[in-house]
Amino acid sequence: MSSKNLKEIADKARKNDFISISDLMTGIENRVFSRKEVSQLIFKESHKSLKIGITGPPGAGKSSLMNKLIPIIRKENLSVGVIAIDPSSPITGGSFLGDRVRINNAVNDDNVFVRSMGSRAELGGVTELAEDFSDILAFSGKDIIFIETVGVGQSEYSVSEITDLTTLVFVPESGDEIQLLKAGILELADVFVVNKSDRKDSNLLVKSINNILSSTKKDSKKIPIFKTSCKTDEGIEDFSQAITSYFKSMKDNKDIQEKQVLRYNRRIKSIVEKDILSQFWNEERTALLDGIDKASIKTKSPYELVDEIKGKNEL
Ligand SMILES: Nc1nc2c(ncn2[C@@H]2O[C@H](COP(=O)(O)OP(=O)(O)OP(=O)(O)O)[C@@H](O)[C@H]2O)c(=O)[nH]1
Ligand SMILES: [Mg+2]
Repeated sequence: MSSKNLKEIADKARKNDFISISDLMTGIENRVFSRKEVSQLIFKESHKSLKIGITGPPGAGKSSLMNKLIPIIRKENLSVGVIAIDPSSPITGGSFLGDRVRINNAVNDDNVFVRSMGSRAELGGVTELAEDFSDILAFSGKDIIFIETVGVGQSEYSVSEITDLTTLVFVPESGDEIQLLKAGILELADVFVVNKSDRKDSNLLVKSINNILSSTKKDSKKIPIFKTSCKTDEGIEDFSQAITSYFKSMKDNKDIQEKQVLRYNRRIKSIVEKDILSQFWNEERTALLDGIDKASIKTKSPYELVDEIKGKNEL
């Protein structure tokens, strides 16, 4: 697609045209459009949304929660975007997407846009793509944007890097799992949710999260813990209200502003790194790397080879 085409698509996406929003995303995903081109068209107009990471163990009810939140948020006349990162890999097969994204409360609503994306690329690549998608949703005028990822481990870090708020969702049975989590992961959370609280022991889990939080060094800032159930609707209204009030007070929220500056910095670094790397790995250097054989891995230290490779067209 030509760049004139891209501009037309972006103009329509700005007006919340469903197909054009999808086209922008797919265009970036399939490298039909360059990130740079798209960013130049949309970036300045993609700052009004609140981006929320919803992360937690598989099956904790992350999608079900969003499905419950959407109609309540919509009643406040706010629009919603959802990016669900699908953890299924070609190796394990994974579950079918339609099964996983239980977001059917949004059918036929122009002000809700749900998009799934695979996580087959390396972790960094997925996060970057999710960030681009979330910018596109922001550009299309979505007020609140959820990014769902399955954690436990690395993905909490990456989703917290691209969002304004990180929500960690657990279930009553997560007690042991939480004890094993590194403190750093829990410290990423701005909000905790104990979902499936229709099951027993949810109070116990709330207590242990509280204990862990008070024993970590995190400042005295109060981290909210919501007890929710998608079955009985307990706590859903409170959780939703917290989200909308974060949205409404975003401009005065220093934590969110700081995160946005950090995010911008990180993006700059990542773009520079990519640029420099792609300049470095020219054809000649790549050929040298590809030419490594069984003999050279034993006779040449990696540093020696790096010097040799660098010698080709010194940067
Ligand atoms: N009892 C009970 N079941 C729930 C609740 N919330 C979700 N479920 C069920 O838990 C299962 C998983 O829900 P999902 O919303 O798909 O969970 P998820 O965290 O998005 O799952 P993945 O995206 O696959 O990691 C479904 O069968 C839901 O119906 C709840 O509050 N109580
Ligand atoms: Mg899900």
